[in-house]
Amino acid sequence: MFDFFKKPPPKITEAETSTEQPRAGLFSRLRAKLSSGAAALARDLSDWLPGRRIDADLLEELELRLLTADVGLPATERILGDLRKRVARNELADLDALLGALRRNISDLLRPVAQPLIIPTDTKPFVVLVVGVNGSGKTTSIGKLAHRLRGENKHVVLAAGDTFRAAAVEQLQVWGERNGVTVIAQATGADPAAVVFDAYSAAKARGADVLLADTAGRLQTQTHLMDELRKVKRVLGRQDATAPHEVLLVLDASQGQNALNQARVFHEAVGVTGLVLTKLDGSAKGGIVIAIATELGIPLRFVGVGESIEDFGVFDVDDFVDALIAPPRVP
Ligand SMILES: Nc1nc2c(ncn2[C@@H]2O[C@H](COP(=O)(O)OP(=O)(O)O)[C@@H](O)[C@H]2O)c(=O)[nH]1
Ligand SMILES: [Mg+2]
Repeated sequence: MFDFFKKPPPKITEAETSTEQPRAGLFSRLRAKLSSGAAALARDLSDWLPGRRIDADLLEELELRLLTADVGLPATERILGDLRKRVARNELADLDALLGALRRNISDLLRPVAQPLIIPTDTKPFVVLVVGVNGSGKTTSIGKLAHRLRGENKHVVLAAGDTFRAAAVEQLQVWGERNGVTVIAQATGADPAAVVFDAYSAAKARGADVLLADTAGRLQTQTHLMDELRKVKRVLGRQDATAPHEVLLVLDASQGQNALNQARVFHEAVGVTGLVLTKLDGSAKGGIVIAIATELGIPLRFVGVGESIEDFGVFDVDDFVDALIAPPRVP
């Protein structure tokens, strides 16, 4: 069994359900958080770059920085491969040129997965099945997403499909109340497939636009969890052969390479169509986004950069690269 199934259940915090107004942009806040972290790229490359010659030693050091920042081997090799070629061709004369090339390489790896979730108006309800290990941020992300969709005037219904823990249902109900959104729930221990089935019927009857279904992240075994998720999918398919329309996997970025392992397990079991990467603020690295993009290629729909409701948004490549590596200063 993977150790990620053993995390303790999280507590509901004030910050989680706070509805205070957005502060500065999502990614500039992320930059501030990444920069204050102990690790990684964002703690300005300018710290060590100025005065350095662009040579093999420097590239090796950069390689190590990328690996330490959770970028992973495949992506790091692709980035460095290109930089080495350019340095050999004398194309990178100064540090700004090197940083520019680094930023471009990272953007090229991220661009293909930066695909926002598009909810068609002719699919009602559009069903989003939210999966992921315990504590990854599923319920919180559902709350934040519900808030976001309400802001777009969408009628949202939530399904409390994590029937494993009593606190899970309550946590979803708190989010539902804050957002003025109906939560369909049953008692703890109920069959999650039955809860989601009921929630679909309720959403359909109410003419809801979107059904967001929460699920458990931990059961006795991984096999048991995957079987349960497959059952939920099957049951949804009986009501609408095209449902679920999105299987959204929530990954905790601070888990680093373990998040990649989780993604592989879930993808194989239930076919993931989109990702939410939470706790980018907590990882203080951010490179895991590049690893996931390169190694999985699954559309990255949203990122979470904190516990409160505004710390959530659509993944934007340029903003993210700016957060990771400050753009070169214009003289
Ligand atoms: N710092 C930070 N915390 C988050 C983020 N998303 C969720 N959390 C916290 O992670 C904990 C677990 O979240 P929860 O939604 O209950 O996870 P679940 O078990 O997958 O449903 C809670 O304390 C959340 O407030 C995020 O983007 N940043
Ligand atoms: Mg939960």
